[in-house]
Amino acid sequence: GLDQIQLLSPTKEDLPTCPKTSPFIGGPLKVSFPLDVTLDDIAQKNPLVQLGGHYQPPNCGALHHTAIIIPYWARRKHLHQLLYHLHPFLQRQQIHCTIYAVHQMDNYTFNRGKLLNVGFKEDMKENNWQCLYFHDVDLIPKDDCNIYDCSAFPMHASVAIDKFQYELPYETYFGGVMALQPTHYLKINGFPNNYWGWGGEDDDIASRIFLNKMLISQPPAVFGRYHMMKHGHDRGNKANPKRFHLLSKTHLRWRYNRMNNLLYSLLSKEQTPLYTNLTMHFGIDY
Ligand code: UD2
Ligand code: MN
Repeated sequence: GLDQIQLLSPTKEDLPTCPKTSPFIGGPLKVSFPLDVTLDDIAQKNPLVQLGGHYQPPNCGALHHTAIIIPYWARRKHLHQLLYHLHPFLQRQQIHCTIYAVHQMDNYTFNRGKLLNVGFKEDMKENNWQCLYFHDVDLIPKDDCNIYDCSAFPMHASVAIDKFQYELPYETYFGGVMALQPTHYLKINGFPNNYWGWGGEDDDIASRIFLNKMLISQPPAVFGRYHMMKHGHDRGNKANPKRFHLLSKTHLRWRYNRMNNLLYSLLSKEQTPLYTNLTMHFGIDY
């Protein structure tokens, strides 16, 4: 319950609140990939990041409290590159944050919706996060003005990905990086648990938002630029042939297929220097 939530960030009453616009943010970012960057290298470059991938600005009280939730399965290189870019990016924004990698430990097919649901549940036990960034492991923000806070409506942050020539592939497209306040998440009953394999769950989430009479907000396209690291389809994440059928039922099922009947067991929660790793085993809930 709420009384169990332990606040990781004691209100630093002695500190002034951070300015509305951080003095450290610049403009467009050159994204470059150092070869074989190790976690030790990244930790050394980010001495202010605390165990578990936790950060808060040392000299002012943060205005934003954001959990970054990364569904993750066997993409070590991508995770390292993302951490390499994301940690300094978040520090420049003076955000209080923790990076969580949510990891599936079984031989089932990949299930992004379920991983994100678990990420939400477990993260909210740790802190009273006000904003949740659900973040593909292979997307790197390309502009400092893409501020990782939330807005009045759920937000689609990755509106301009280089792989799609910096345009939305279709109008209601909601894949990649999305930001929700906890109240948004609860209103839509969380994310679907029943999309196994690649595809459809992002469209289902967008439908849930529209069915609940919310809109999807976007950063200006020049700020919402991302680089997608190259990859093929992963072995455990084959395109899900049932996705179109499932999508046709979202309006009937969103109330029932949700975070409350989410079956999983948390196998481990490990605080590594740059991120908190959540490993879980899934039950099958259809
Ligand atoms: C698109 C969406 C993504 C999701 C997916 C369909 C974009 C930018 N992204 O991604 O949000 O809706 O379609 O399911 O359009 N992952 C692993 N290991 C795996 C498989 C997946 O870590 O073996 C994670 C990882 O965070 C990855 C994400 O799941 O970025 C989405 O999978 P993808 O990148 O293979 O699929 P993609 O790029 O078509
Ligand atoms: Mn991808």
